[in-house]
Amino acid sequence: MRIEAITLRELKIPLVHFFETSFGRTYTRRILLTTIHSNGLEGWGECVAGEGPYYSEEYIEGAWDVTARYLAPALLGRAVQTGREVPALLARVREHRMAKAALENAVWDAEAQEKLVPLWKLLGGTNREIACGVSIGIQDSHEQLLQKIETELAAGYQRIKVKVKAGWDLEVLEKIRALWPNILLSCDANSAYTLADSQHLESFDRFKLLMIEQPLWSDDFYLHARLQKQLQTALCLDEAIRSARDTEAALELGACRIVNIKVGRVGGFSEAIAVHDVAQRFGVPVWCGGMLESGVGRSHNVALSTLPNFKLPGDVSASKRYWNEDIIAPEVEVSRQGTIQVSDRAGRGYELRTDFIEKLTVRKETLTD
Ligand code: OSB
Ligand code: MG
Repeated sequence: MRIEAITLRELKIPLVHFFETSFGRTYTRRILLTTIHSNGLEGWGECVAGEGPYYSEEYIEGAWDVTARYLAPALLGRAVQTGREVPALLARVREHRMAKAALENAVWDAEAQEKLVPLWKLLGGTNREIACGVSIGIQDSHEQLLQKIETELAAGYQRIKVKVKAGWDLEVLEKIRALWPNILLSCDANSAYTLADSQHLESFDRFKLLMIEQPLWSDDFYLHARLQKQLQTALCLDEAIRSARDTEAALELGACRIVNIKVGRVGGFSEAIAVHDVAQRFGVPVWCGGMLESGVGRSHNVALSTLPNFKLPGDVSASKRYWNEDIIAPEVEVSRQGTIQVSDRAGRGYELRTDFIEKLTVRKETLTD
């Protein structure tokens, strides 16, 4: 397909409920969508960068700028057969992985439509049903958190993950375990601790967590490896894993026993598959992380989660947990068993609600070669 034009657009969508992590609270998402136009086909991608550079160095304004100035011009006018060719075309630009992923994934999205195959099959997926968990942010009170957990368990979700930080950890986990001693439970610190907290983190062992996600510095493997030796609980890396090379280094060092894959964080589907394959070679299970995506990114996460080494429930949950109305139809729905069934339709398996997308658009720019 020849890439004739690329559209960037920003949507502004309020979350149903605010989402708070150790680095801050979000009420409204600014969603950057990229569209690749080729011979009447439209491939869509979502840039998962946050509103500010807090989860990683990327943020929506920066992603828009680097895409418009450097990444889109590297693709415009090019003919590509598959999404796999995109990373090489963008490689001259260093980092900016979420911005790159939005373009690469849009090409895969178009490729699946062109080849009349489901995107999940194109990516190498094998499972028709994926297991879902939820990520629950820091709340205003413990009672509010426990209430949310109860709601999600009643809906059928297979794993509960709670955000933690100093002052919102031991007491919270204690209360959860008192009510639900046997559920699959994990916590995510988004780098809220340091090695000075080792003993504090050791005391988490008594909660029998499935994992502790990214407790230490966002760029670290070495000290996570030291910490992992001191803990019974498995560590999982999120922020620190940016590539397949990182995955190999982290797993050789013993920095974690579980890997969170976010397609945006690693720079696109090609690298996400490579990360998956490295972890599989090490016998380490992976799961699909989330970044409060709209339907475009969510549908892509569903497709990725069908690969065989996605052995643990992901943070891929129903559209209605995030949005009053999603921009895709049907919305992503989760069964009473806490699963999502993938569609056999060609492409991403969810239609875009284009009128609704236009209505939510606050900024739009189309680039041509
Ligand atoms: O660390 O996994 C994270 C959301 C924004 C930034 C980072 C993270 C998250 C989540 C939410 O945990 C996952 C989701 O429900 O999309
Ligand atoms: Mg995380």
